[in-house]
Amino acid sequence: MELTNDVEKKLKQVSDRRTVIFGKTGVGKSSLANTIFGEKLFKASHTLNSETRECQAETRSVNGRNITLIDTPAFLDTDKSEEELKPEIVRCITECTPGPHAFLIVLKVEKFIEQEQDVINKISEYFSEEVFKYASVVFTHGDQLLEGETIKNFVDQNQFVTNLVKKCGGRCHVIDNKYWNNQQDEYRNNQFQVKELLKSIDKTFEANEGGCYTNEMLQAVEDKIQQEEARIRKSPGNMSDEEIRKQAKGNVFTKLLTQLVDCAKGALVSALTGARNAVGVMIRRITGHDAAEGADTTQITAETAEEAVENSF
Ligand SMILES: Nc1nc2c(ncn2[C@@H]2O[C@H](COP(=O)(O)OP(=O)(O)OP(=O)(O)O)[C@@H](O)[C@H]2O)c(=O)[nH]1
Ligand SMILES: [Mg+2]
Repeated sequence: MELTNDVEKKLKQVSDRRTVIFGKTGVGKSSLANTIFGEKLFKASHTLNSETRECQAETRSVNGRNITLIDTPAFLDTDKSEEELKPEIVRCITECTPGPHAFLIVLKVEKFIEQEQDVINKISEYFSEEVFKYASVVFTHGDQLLEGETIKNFVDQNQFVTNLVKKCGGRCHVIDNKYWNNQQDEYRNNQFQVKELLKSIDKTFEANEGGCYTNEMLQAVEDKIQQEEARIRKSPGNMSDEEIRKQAKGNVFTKLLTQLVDCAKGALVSALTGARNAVGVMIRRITGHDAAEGADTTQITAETAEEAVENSF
C-alpha cells in the first residue's frame, strides 16, 4: 500500500499499539501473549481451571514496534460470575482508551470446532462492523492440524469459522504455544507465525491510518483520564508522564466502578465493542449527560438497553 506523508507521520507518532486479546477460557490467550513477547509475563493455567482473573496490560518492543498486549479473563463465557468480571471489563476499558489498535480473537484448532460456535456467535453479535476492521483471528493448538494442513485449509472446512475470518478481512493466523517453539518446519514455528501476525497487525494499523478503534464511550473515558492527568500534574511531586498516566487510569477506574456498578456485564462488553445502545447508556453514566452525537439513545432507558444486551448473553 502507498502511504501518504501524513499517514506515515501519524504512524510514527503512535508510540504503542494497544492490542486486546479476546477468547474463551483456556483457549490460550495468556500463552499467546507470552509467545508474542517471547517472555513469560502473563500467567497461563497449569490446569483445566480458569487462570486469568484480572486484566493485565504489558508493553514491550517486538521487531521494532512497541506493543501493549491486554490479556483478559474470558469476558464472553456464560459460566463466569458477573461480579467477578465486571471490574475487569472496566479495567480493560481504562487500559485501552482511547481504543485498541487491534483485537485478537483467539480460537483453538480442534477436531470438533463446532464447540467454538457459541463464542463465535457472541462475537459476531456483539462486535460492531467497525470493530472487525481491527480484528484478526488467531488459532492456538496448531499442532492439532493434520500433516501438511494449513490454517486456511482448516478454516475452509467450517462455515462459521470461514464467516468469522471473512468478517476480519481474511486475517487469520496459527501458533502453538506449547510445541512450535523451536521447530525446524518454517510453517510450524512460532517465530515465523508471530512475524506473520505482527505483519497483519501492521496492515490493519496502516489501513486504519494509524488510528485506533474508538467510540463515544471510550472517548468519554479518555477525556476523564486526561482531566485526571492534568489534576495530578498540578499537585506537588516529581512523577514521570508514564507514572502520571498510570495513576490517572487507576483513579478513573475506581470512579468508573461506582458509576457503572449496576450495569450488566453484557452491556459493558458491548459498549467496548461498539453496540450503539450500550455505548449511549455508558456515556450517560460516565458523564452524567446525554450521549454524544451519533449514539442512538433517544428513546432508551439505561435499564432497557442493559436488559436487551444482557438477555442475549
Ligand atoms: N498444546 C498446546 N497447549 C496450549 C496452547 N496454548 C495454551 N495451551 C495450554 O492450555 C492451558 C491454558 O492456557 P492459558 O494461556 O492459560 O489459556 P487462557 O485462555 O489464558 O485461559 P484463561 O485465562 O483461564 O481464560 C495451559 O495449560 C497451556 O499450557 C497451545 O497452543 N498448544
Ligand atoms: Mg489467561
